[in-house]
Amino acid sequence: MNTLTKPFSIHQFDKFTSFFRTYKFAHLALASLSFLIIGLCFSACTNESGAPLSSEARRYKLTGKVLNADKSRRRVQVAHDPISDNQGETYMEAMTMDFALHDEALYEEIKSGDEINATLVIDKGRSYLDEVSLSRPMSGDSAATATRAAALIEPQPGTSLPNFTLINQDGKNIQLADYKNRVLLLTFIYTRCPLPDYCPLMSENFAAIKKTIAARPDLRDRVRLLSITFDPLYDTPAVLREYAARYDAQAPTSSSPRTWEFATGTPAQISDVAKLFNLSYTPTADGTINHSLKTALIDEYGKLIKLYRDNGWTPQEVTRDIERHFTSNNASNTDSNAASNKASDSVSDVRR
Ligand SMILES: [Cu+2]
Repeated sequence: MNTLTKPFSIHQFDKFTSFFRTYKFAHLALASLSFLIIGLCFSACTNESGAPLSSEARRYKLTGKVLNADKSRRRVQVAHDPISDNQGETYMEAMTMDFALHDEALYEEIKSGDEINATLVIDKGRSYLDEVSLSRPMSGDSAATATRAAALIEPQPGTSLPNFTLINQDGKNIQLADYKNRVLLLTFIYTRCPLPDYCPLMSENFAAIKKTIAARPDLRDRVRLLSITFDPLYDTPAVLREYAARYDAQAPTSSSPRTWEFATGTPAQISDVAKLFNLSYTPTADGTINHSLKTALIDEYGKLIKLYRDNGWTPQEVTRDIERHFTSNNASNTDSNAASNKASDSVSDVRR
């Protein structure tokens, strides 16, 4: 049973709408792409309305633009791209068609102009769109305002971060200061996150970066990763250990130190750290958490190098930024780094 995926029922739609309000802020960074994601994973997998699908039911990926949404007729008009079957053969040319939505509550949300991404289900003469996600283009002005607003409350590169204390996957206290003399890449997750392109993607990215670092003698001992849960009551050290194993962040051996740690803490500790990076997270009644995404690259002295918002960043981008940091550091202050490394070598390795 895969705990990372969870179908959403129509009954959860109310929660979803508040989820979008939160996500509007979470995705302000995407404003630069002039799109605001307003919907994710509308799925009616557990919606019992309608007969069950037959064995002949077919599913196709559909993308396009909503031209009209008619709530009273229960139809949306979509100018869709060509639709291909699983073998990549064209099933339907690009055209404008009316579709029913499996999730009836969506008729309230969908608007003409929305970009739509859905699964077209066709079964014995009936068809509908399921697993709908929508993105809504923003006007240039509101996109710029949104970007400015998000930038104002986030720490800027060069900001010295205060020390903070958390509890790692082994139940030990850890502090930001423990990472002194190493570059730290830090992100926030919760282990029960059901959205594949949110926390699970952060962890997949971290796993990829960890792998890159492990294979690079020039980076191996100079970079550490830390995933902090914002669901501390559920994500205990034991849960984090199990989660770490899922992403191949194994316990250290004598030949490979633990380069990727996981941290939890008291709710107050977590909220303090989240505030530093302007991470928002709001638990909902069903146990999921509406949250933004923040990933921070922090230098050897606890200063922010770069803050990555949302989920648009890639492991390659981060690796390049790390390399660039070391290159410019080596060029500009080789002497002071060497002196400082020497001075604190004795303390920095105590914990590992
Ligand atoms: Cu998540």
